[in-house]
Amino acid sequence: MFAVDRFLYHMRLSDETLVDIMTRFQAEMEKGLGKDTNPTASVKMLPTFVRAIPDGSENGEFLSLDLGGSKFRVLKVQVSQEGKQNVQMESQFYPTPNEIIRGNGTELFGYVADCLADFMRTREMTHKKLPLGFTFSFPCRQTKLDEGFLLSWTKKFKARGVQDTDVVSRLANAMKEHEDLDVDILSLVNDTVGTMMTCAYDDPACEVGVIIGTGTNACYMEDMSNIELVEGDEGRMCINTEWGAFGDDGALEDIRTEFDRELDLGSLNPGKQLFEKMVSGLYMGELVRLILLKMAKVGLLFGGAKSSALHTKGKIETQHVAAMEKYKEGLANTREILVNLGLDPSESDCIAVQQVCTIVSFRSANLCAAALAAILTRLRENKKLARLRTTVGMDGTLYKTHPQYPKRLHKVVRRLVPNCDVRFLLSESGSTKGAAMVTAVACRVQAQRKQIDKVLALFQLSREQLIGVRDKMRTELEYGLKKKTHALATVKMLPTFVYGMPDGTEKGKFLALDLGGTNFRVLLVKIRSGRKSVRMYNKIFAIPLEIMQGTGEELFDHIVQCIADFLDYMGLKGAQLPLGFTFSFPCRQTCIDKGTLVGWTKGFKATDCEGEDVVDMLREAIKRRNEFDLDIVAIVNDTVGTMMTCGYEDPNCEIGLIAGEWSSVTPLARFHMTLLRSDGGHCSTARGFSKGTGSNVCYMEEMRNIELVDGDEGQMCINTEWGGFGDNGCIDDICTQYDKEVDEGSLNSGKQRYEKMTSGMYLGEIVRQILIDLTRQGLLFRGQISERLRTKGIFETKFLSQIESDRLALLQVRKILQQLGLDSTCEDSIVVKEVCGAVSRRAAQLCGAGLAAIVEKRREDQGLEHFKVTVGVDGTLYKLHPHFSRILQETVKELAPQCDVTFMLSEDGSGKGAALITAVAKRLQQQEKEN
Ligand code: 0WK
Ligand code: 0WK
Ligand code: BGC
Ligand code: BGC
Repeated sequence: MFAVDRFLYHMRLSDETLVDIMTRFQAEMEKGLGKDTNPTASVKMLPTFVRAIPDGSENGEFLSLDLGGSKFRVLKVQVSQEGKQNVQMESQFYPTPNEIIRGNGTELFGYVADCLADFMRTREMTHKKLPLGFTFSFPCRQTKLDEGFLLSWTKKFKARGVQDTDVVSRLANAMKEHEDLDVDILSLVNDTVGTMMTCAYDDPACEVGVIIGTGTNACYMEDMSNIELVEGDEGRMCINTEWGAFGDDGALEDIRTEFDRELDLGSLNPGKQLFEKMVSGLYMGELVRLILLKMAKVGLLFGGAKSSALHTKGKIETQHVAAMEKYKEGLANTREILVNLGLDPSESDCIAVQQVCTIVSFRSANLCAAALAAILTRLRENKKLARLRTTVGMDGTLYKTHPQYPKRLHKVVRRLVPNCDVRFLLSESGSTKGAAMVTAVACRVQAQRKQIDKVLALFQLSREQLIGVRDKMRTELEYGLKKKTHALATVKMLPTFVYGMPDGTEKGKFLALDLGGTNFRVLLVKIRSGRKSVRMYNKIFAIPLEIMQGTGEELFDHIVQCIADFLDYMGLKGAQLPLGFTFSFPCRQTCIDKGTLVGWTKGFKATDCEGEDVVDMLREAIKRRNEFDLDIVAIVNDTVGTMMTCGYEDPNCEIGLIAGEWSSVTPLARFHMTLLRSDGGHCSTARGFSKGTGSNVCYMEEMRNIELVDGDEGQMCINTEWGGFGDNGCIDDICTQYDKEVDEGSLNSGKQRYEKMTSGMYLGEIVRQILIDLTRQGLLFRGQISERLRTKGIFETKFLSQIESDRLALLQVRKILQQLGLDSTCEDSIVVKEVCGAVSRRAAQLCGAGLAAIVEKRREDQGLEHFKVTVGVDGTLYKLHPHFSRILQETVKELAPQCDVTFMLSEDGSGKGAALITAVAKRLQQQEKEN
């Protein structure tokens, strides 16, 4: 006995050594998971794109191929929801002759396809289109669930021309040879992963899969945040460790013996899979043979006698080793096996041979235990647990048929990781049931993806559709300008009586009001002649909902109250200042200081205002207060104010664009005020509460085209009020059910269609409607429509900007959804981000198409080949959304290629523009008086 122990001393691994190997393997895992270290890592830690274990909702009929283990099988798997664990399987084994598995790759996959065809024909299944899960038990670098490039063959396989090719498309191509086969390969699965999934179907705690068979390997569920090779930090993904290659970089040289080296040299892949060659069934019998041969040679066995069989490679198989280690009949088996090898063993020879087998198989179990203990430790640490409770799915002939192996492995694992309660679960039905589960999940995800894509596709506008929008907008612009068609026009093209840009001679102090955007502001603007000198002081006031939707009198009294507070604060009570009123709603003007409200938009609905002159209403309110008097010189739309503000800096600016975004503030802040000076000085900060934020554009039009106003000379700024575009149904072809739901839920249903697709006030609502629909379809939030999700306005547009920001990891998206009371999975977060992107992208593209119509009109009106123009822009959506402005600009470039459009952000808001317009109006008034 001792002779064997001494002879194989190096094969006995102490716990200390095992702990050391465990630590080495932990380091190898880190290396494999690291983006920079993976290329040189021997343990490749391959992402499998399996992100979830079965949740019991899997169902359907699947085909499954199981290639790479000791047997090649084709299976049909029926998974049904009704009964838990209700999986019917029908399978057939097919041989894997050496000339096939060591021939050329095309023949190998041709052979596999033939077997599949045979399986389906003998079961008359060729008429069925079935999804297939391909269990391929070799190291593959996967890029997605149904694509994987073979890194290298292992075990008995060595078909030529397959390495570094995608084995899924190889198989798919081979199957094309069989016209009657209509199979969809949905997943490529390693057998360890299949084993884990098979066991997880019965025990959801299963998160590790181990194969100890012809080859050996393990997989486990790793945190996405640790998998640097795959994008995303959310949830977990199964990692195929490919631990068979542990030591290929020399990490185990100190425990490898001469027999291991001799075996490796004689193998199909010398220098590779060194851990596997010390552990797995393909090699164990051979290791024993090499040891027995050496012991015979040194006279430690069989009296030094050797037989040709003992010299013959592969003569001792692992099933022999297992047989020799059987408790009872082990010794008899040993004798029989040695005799069959042409030896004449003594009793002690048989015992010694048994001992050799034990030492070799024990080392195998010990090594597996050390590597598995490393994985279990990692799981416990990932979960930050003091004690891990988990299940390990097991399969493989060596583990299943060797009499002592499981017991030894379990014992050593529990000794190495006492703080892990490990249940070892033998996979009864092989890895293919698991592969079918992976495929079922893939089917479910694919089906869900299709449904989600169907919804998102509604928001993807083709170039043709955008050109259609541009051309329809162009038609509506013409309608609005022409006397004959103006009345019916949905794009009102309202004259603003602003004829030109300030010429720098403007000077004086002006008051300005800015109503209709996110914030209501009262401003004092000091203009000193000579271009750059404008100083501004402004206060932001809140317009409470009940005022916005109260009576006109209350609204204007509130505005006058704010003016009074501002004048008080500025110590300007007595000053009779000219005032410019930015009123961001459609007003029909007959001159610069008269404007009749055509209709409220956005969140405003104050009564007795529509059809009224809002300048008069403001004057009456000032009179009612009887505290101060103001000279209201101009009423200005925010687009016009924005154009003017930018035109003051860039004379090329002749278009003003507003793309606002609504974001509520906490009610507490209602009565705060802010004093900002345009030289950047601050007085105090606060934010108001108003529900503005629409979408609109104005531009300088040739007087000859403006049939509503007399005169053909020069230009006048037209406030297009493009928000109403489509109110006549001309863009119903791109209007989705969600747009209709938002419109029906709005204050002005049937009105402002274009605005409801493009402005910040509504984008959040469109997203919310889509999320409700997807949840109703069971595609989101586990099909649970929470009360929060049913709450109108809960999904503010600012959340779109946040969720779509590239810098935001999915984790933060989940936080935002959590704040909204939406408990989401990481898959949910991904879908929500996509929905936000689709809605805001369409909004930006639609704005771009509308703007392209305007710049193209201006170019053609001036008969120019190329038209250079600046667009002054304001609005929170344009300013803060991570992608809106870029997509809008790209769309304009695409749809108006002969126009060179510069977008200029209005830093100072339209109040400055309103003051400039007031200054110009004042100057013109002065001149008229002097003439
Ligand atoms: C049965 C599984 C198969 C796996 C095999 C490994 O269904 O996917 O490859 O176990 O064990 P072996 O057959 O190599 O002993
Ligand atoms: C700031 C302008 C204001 C305009 C607003 C629109 O000063 O006149 O209404 O932008 O942007 P919003 O605040 O709606 O995002
Ligand atoms: C392969 C693994 C497989 C294992 C068990 C190894 O040779 O590289 O992919 O999981 O054998 O079959
Ligand atoms: C109004 C426009 C305004 C735009 C941006 C729209 O709802 O009708 O007058 O320019 O919002 O604030």
